[in-house]
Formats: sequence, structure tokens, C-alpha cells
Amino acid sequence: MPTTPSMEDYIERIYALIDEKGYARVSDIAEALEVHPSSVTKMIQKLDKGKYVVYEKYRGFMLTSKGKKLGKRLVYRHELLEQFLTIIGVNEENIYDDVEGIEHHLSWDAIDRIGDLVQYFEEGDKRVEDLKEIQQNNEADVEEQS
Ligand SMILES: [Mn+2]
Repeated sequence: MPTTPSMEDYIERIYALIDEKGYARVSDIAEALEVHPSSVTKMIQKLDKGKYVVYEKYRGFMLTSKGKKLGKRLVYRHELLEQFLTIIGVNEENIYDDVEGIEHHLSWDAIDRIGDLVQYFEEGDKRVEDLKEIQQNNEADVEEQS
């Protein structure tokens, strides 16, 4: 069963919650994703069918090893894209929503290549400065034209 963007959002959030607090309750997920608890329950059933989560008496539900593996990649993908947008100078206030908007629509190939690019910029301050210089020149051009 291929995952949908919505399933990915849930698995990503559940992984992050378990990482943070040791568990993920329906109410925590509903709050984090700003959805109704009944939607969470529905999705949990779907994720259970896909073998991403498993219900455990008393502990609520947990991620299976398949769910954990995917969750880890999804959290990594989100963080990498935030890092990428930060490095290229995107306004901080746009970053979260931009990442939420693009993360489900890139191939893992594209994610890995962006990872290379982030590494490229991290390995040399001069590279970031050169990019900033281009951006400043472009901004100056725009101001001249207006
Ligand atoms: Mn995300």
C-alpha cells in the first residue's frame, strides 16, 4: 500500500511525539495536526492495516519497526528541507509552511540531491556568502527597475 501525504503527516508526527515524550496519544496527535480526534482514530485504523502502527493494551498505539523506519525518514526529510530553505535565505516565517507544502511531493532522489547541496553549503562559508552576494545583486536590480 503506497502512503498518501496525509498518512505521511501522521507517521511523521507520531514518530516525533514518541521521540519527544515516549508515547503518542490520539489527543496529542489531534492537537498537533489540528484535526478532530475521530479523524485520528480513522487514520490509526488505516495505518494499522498498513502495518505502520500496532495497538498495545494500556500503552495505546506504537509504531511497528516499519512505521519507525519510515517515521525516521520523514522527520529527517522535514528537517533537511527546513535546513535547505534556511540556507538559501527563505524568510523564517515562510519556512514551516513551505516545507509542509513540498515535502510530500519530492522523490527520495530529489531529497538526497538536496542533502548533497546542503552539505555543499555547509562545507564552505564562502559558498553561502557567494549566494548571498547574488541575492543582494538581484534585489538591487529589482529595486532599480521599480
Ligand atoms: Mn512535515
